[in-house]
Amino acid sequence: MMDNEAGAFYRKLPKVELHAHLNGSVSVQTMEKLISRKPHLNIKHSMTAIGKGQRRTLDECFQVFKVIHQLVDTEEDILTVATDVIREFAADGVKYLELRSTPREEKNTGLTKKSYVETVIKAIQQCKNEGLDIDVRFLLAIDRRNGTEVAMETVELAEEFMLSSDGLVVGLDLSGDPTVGHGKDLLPVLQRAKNCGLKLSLHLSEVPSQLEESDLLLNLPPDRIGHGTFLHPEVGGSQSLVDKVLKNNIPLELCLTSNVKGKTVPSYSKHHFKYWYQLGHPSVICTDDKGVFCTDLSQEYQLAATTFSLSREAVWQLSQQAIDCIFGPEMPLVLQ
Ligand code: 6MZ
Repeated sequence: MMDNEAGAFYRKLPKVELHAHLNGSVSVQTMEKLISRKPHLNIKHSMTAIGKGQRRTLDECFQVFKVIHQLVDTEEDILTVATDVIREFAADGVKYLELRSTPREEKNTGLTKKSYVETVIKAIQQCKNEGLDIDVRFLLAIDRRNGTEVAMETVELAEEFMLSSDGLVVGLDLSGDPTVGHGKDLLPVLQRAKNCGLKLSLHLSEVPSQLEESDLLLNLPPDRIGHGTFLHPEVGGSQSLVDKVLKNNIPLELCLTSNVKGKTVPSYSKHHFKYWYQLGHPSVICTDDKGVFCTDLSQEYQLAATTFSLSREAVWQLSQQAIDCIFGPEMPLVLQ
C-alpha cells in the first residue's frame, strides 16, 4: 500500500480520526467473517468495497451500505464490527477516534435502536478493557432519508446515552444520501440537540445543490462540518458561506479518497483540502468509510502530503491540530 520508510512514518504518526461511519469502516477480514455467518445472502466481498482505481457515483456508494446493513443485523454482528474497527484504527496509530453510526432496528433479529447503541458502547468498553491505546467516543447518526420523526427519536436516544454512557456518547452526526430530504425540516431537532449539550457534526454541501440548506444549517452553527465539498466559490459555493464557516471557526472533516472514489471531487489535486488548508482553517484529515473505500488514516495523511507537498513538520502539525477539534473532553496530553 505504502512504500516502507514513508509508510512507517505515517503509521507511527499519532493520529485523530473524527469522521468514521461504523458500517462503512468494516475491513476485508471482518467482512469475510460476516459473509460466512450469512452464506444464504450470497454476498461477495466485491459488493461491499470499491477497490483501487475504481470509482462509483455517490448513489452507487449508498447501495453498498444497503448490502453491508444486510450483513450487520444482530447485536453479535455489531459487536464484531465495532471491536474489529476500533482495533484496526488502534493498529493504524489512531490515538483518539470518534465513531458514528445510525441506530437501526431489525424486526427479524430483535435488534432495537437502544440495543444497537448499547452494543457499540459495549464494544468501546471491551476495547478499553483490553488495554488498547486508543480513546473512543460515539456520535449517533441521523440518516436524512428517515425524516424528522426518526431524527427526533435519535436525538432523544443520544440525550439519554449522553447521560448514562460515562461520557462515551458525545454528539450527533447528520448524514445519509445528500440528495434526499431538506435540512430545514431538521433544524428544530438539531437545535434541540445543541441545547442539550450534544455536539453536532453535519454533512454539508457534499453535493452541489445544497447551498440554501448549508446556509440555514450554518446558522446553528454546527460544531464541525463533514466534507463541505461545495461550500467555496471556486466550485459554485459562495463567499458568504465561507465567511460563516470562518467566522465561527467550524472545523472541516476532509476525506480525500472517499470524495475521489465517490466522484464528488475530480482528482486528489483538486480536493478542497487545498482551499481550506491554504486559508489556515482547521482541516482534519479523515477516512469516512475505510472499508468501503479501501483506505486507512495513515494512507489518507500520506496522500494529502504527497498531493499538496506537505513537509513532515506540516503533517505533524496537521495531526496535532485535529486535537483541538475533538468532541470528547480536553485531551490532557499532546499526542506522542
Ligand atoms: C453521507 C454517509 C457517507 O451509520 O450504518 N454514510 N453519508 N455521505 C457519505 N459519503 C460517502 N458514508 C456513509 O454507516 C453507514 C451509513 O453512514 C452514512 C450513510 O447513512 C450510511 O448508510 P452506519 O454505521
